[in-house]
Amino acid sequence: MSFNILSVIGLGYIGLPTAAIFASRGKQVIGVDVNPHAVATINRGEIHIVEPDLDHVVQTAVQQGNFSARTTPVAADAFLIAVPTPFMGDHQPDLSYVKAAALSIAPVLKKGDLVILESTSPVGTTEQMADWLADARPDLRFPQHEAEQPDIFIAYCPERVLPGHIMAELIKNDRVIGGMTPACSARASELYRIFLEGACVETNARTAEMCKLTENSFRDVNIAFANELSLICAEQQINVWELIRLANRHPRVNILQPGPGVGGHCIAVDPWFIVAQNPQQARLIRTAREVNDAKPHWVLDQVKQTLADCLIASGKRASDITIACFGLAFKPNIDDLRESPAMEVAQLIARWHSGTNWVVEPHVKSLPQKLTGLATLISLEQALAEADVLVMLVDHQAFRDIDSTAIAQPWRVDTRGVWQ
Ligand code: SAJ
Repeated sequence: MSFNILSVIGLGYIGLPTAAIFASRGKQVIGVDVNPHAVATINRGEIHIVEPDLDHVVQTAVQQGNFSARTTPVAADAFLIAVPTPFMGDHQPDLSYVKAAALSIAPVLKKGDLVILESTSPVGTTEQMADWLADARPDLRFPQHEAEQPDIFIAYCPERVLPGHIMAELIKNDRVIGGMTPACSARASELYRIFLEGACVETNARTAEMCKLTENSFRDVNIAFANELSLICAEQQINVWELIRLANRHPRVNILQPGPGVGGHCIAVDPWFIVAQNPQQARLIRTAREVNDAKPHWVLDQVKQTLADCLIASGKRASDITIACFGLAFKPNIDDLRESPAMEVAQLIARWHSGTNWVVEPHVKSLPQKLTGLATLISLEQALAEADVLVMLVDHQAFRDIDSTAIAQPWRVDTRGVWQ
């Protein structure tokens, strides 16, 4: 059976690009989001999120009549659920958006439909979702009861695209396809082959769920190693950037880069799903999270120490000192400030420092609300010319391009190794 109409539930960073790519391949795509602003924006052919190359794909799909958005689901042949899975205060996963999405599509499901969960999820979520759907639709046969020929096919297929490169990676990356049964995997692979150039690698739903969590935990643990090295090197008066460069010359060593902490919506969240389900076993994964989460506070301590040295050397009072933070984004060369450790450091400094607080962020036009009244957005040139203490937080290319030998200020904290 072919897929004529597709529905994507959740039109955020994953759902919107996925919907647009299916539509660009000539499929009829109905996007569903609970946010009426997002729906209205998309239906005008515009986008409400920031991602390179997404705008024109959405615009073309909407103009050609292949893609429209609405706030409630209607019938389709395949449903892809890409809603948020945050964690609650105690790091326990919050599956309420998945449940709400599942219950919203249940009334419109029909025999032969495929339901795919793409949201990063704890192990067992797909089975749980299948139970929610089965409870809501006792008239249909689900894979947990009828493995070979269910009425509804269900699979877990995690996204693994890198923000900033989503449009390319969505098409090129291999895809892990975790069907609840082999028949479900086969059906889901058929769907992704509509646009996928990478391979569809089939497994079961639990392994696919764990695979996504494993990928991001692997990266978190490796960044934590680099961050821990930066603390040790500061104690030992060793340049951590030089150390890593040297160690990485070993053919089997590949250390990542330290920074002000780990941000974004995935790597700082997903490992907690493993920890929450396996508190006894997941010791290293938990510790990595703690190391990375503690880094912004360590950076603040470095700034305090640098300011103290500056005051002694200059004879000025703290209230006369200007501190300039370079960068707010959660990683280089993007304008995404959400869950950014650089933002956290800038806030910690601005709340603590009694003098003037400046921020340089070439990727934004105004400061986010969290910093309004605490700091001022200024130009790179003014910061370099007039600030007393410089704090490098994000290695944007614009900052890397500065000739560090021309920087006059001796009072610097460089969390990214830009001013070496
Ligand atoms: N970071 C460092 N040092 C490094 C590398 C990264 O401090 O050497 C920091 C970044 O500055 C940033 C954070 O880690 O604050 C995360 O950035 P990232 O580029 O490592 O990852 P994300 O969050 O943009 O995307 C990740 C990717 N996962 C992996 O690489 C395993 C992406 O493929 C996933 O699809 C995405 O999470 C997701 O949605 O889960």
